[in-house]
Amino acid sequence: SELRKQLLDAFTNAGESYLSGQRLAELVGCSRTAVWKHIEELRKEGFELEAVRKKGYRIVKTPEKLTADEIMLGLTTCFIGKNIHYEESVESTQKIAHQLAAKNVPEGTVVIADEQRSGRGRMNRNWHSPKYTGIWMSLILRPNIPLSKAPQLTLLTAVAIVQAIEEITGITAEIKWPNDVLIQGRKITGILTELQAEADRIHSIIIGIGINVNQKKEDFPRELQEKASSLLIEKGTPVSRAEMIRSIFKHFEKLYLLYLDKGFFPIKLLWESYAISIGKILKARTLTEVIEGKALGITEEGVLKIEDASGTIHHVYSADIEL
Ligand code: BTX
Repeated sequence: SELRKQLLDAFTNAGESYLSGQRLAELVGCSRTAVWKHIEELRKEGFELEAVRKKGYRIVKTPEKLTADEIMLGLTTCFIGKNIHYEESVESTQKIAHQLAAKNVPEGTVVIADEQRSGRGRMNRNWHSPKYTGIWMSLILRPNIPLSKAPQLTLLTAVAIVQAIEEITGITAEIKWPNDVLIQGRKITGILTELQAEADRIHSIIIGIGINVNQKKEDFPRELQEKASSLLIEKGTPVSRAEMIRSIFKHFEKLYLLYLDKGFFPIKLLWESYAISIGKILKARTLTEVIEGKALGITEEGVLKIEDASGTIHHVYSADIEL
């Protein structure tokens, strides 16, 4: 509810300091009894609130399972993540986001789940999404851009994630075109961009983001153990999923507004500064062929340019890259 949001905002602004029942009632504009009732509800959800006589309350611990409330606590964006649709367990957050997008929910609405029973990658591949350990979410956007530019948003998302990882863990991740975020060569993140469109008009773009946060090596299926990694494995300590999500929202919103204002060019520069594949010899496996050559860079559209041994330049729109 609105009151709940205001209450969490008040705790966010107070930081480590205590807020008295009276002060909270004033801040959110309700009775002290109403404040007390909401505080009891937060406790039931797994928030730990410390209450000190004559000082008031403060939040000392947030729940294990993600809640929209915990994410809202400290969120600084204007529209990205302002409307959170949270589920404990779903088949795929993409599916729910598609349904919501068709209902014209506000731009920036996000679907987040603690577990996906059949998370999807590209080309119908699976995305392993075990409970409580990762970030599985889908973001709904409605940019006024032509269809051909939609892939740019995948690249923009990868930049936002790299920046968020850097902010929260201090680790510098790398991007492998088009949609992998890697640390030490292992996959931490996958991004899946899907569209709802008519003719050349985009109705909505749904960006699926999967981030391995607190998995241990043995939590991954055997076939992924060498290819995948998590922030916990790389950093050595657990990472707060809520904090990571807020940071992604913040960086994403900043980049997205920049993109809408100035176009793809500034995003492209940032993307290139994090990309590992550019300048290297690689193999691009598309649906129909395998192109081997030197990655020259990406075009204004976000398309990968590869020069093969004969000097021919190929434009690759979608592929798996082997370095
Ligand atoms: P992708 O096709 O680039 O990568 C899928 C491949 O990655 C799989 O075939 C497998 O080898 C590997 N893989 C599977 N699970 C993991 C994992 N947890 N960590 C690392 N590697 C893995 C990438 O597709 C796009 C993934 C998007 C996932 C998000 S989660 C929220 C949203 N909902 C949904 O169903 N998908 C998106």
